[in-house]
Amino acid sequence: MINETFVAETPKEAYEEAVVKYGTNIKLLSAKQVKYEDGMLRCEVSIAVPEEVFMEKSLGNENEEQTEEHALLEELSLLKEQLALMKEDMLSVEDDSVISKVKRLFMEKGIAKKWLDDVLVSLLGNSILSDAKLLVSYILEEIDEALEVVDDESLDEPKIVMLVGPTGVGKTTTIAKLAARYAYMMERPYKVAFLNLDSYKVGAFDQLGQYADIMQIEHVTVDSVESFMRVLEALKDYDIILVDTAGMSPYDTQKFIKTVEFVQSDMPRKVEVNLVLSATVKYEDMDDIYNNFSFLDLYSVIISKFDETKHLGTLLNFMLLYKVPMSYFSIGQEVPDDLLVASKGYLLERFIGDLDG
Ligand SMILES: Nc1nc2c(ncn2[C@@H]2O[C@H](COP(=O)(O)OP(=O)(O)OP(=O)(O)O)[C@@H](O)[C@H]2O)c(=O)[nH]1
Ligand SMILES: [Mg+2]
Repeated sequence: MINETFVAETPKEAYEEAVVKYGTNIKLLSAKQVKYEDGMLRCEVSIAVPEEVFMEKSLGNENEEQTEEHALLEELSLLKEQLALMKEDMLSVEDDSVISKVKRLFMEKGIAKKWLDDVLVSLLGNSILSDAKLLVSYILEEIDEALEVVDDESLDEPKIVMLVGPTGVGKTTTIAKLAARYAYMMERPYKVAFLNLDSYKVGAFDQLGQYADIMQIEHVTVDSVESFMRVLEALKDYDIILVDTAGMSPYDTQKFIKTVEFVQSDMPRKVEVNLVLSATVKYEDMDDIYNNFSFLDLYSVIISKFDETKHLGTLLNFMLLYKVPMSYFSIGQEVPDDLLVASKGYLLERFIGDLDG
């Protein structure tokens, strides 16, 4: 037999509880009135239960507890599902709510649904969600915060700046603009040299050489990693060495492999690799460009051809997703004038112009 004590206001109630729990096959051992710490009088009824009954009922209870827990978990997961559905509803572009309208506006301009959803979900329950103007400015602020720029143009240490990118995006033109900027347009003139890796275009017009002649800038062409290293050593007194490369389609693995050799980490001097990306880049091409060029451990993105498009959402989306800092914007063909130091303000202003238009 196993003993157990039940407590209630009257002995009858305590005994009844015991019966409810174990049935009538129990034996009354004792009943007494006890004054508890809270000053109340309560009755303690002790009973003895046959072991098999005790086991059966206790296990039964445990099962009951388990079932209860199970039911609770099920209810919880149902609630979670409902919540997810509510979120989905809230973020759905089908209806006419403020959220949907604002979301549609940004999506139409090229911002990814996933990025927008993440921002919107963080606002669940916030009154901003019911005011279109506030919501638009909130999203713009989030974009502003997510964007990164390189704002350090100082040349305290000599730099090797390589430009890579798809064919015809404006690498060589941008190099010429950068050369003029550093050689003649900063608070002090820097010693600038050109290094041309653009040796794949055999017999091609030497565009960089022409700029070098006009600006009277040192200009060397190299065709192997060994000569690259030799030339870098010879040019070690220069403040900035601008390295031009051949345009590469993101699918041209051969050229990538060749270029990677020049920027490997065991090189004696670190090469800053900057991806030149056209503002007119197509959404479908973004991933391919990034995935391939990021092999080169990108330092920054230089955005070219700002003047050729009014729609900057796709580009902005690229910057939001890949989080590479921007360093310069090329806004036209004119050397050296059409170059700006990257600024979030400029990019956002242009984007807002497009949102309004
Ligand atoms: N509208 C506009 N044209 C530009 C800009 N930057 C470069 N270009 C023009 O784009 C064309 C190609 O420029 P390049 O500098 O030769 O481009 P690249 O990337 O060196 O080309 P490859 O070496 O052949 O890969 C030239 O006609 C440039 O004048 C820009 O910001 N805006
Ligand atoms: Mg070029």
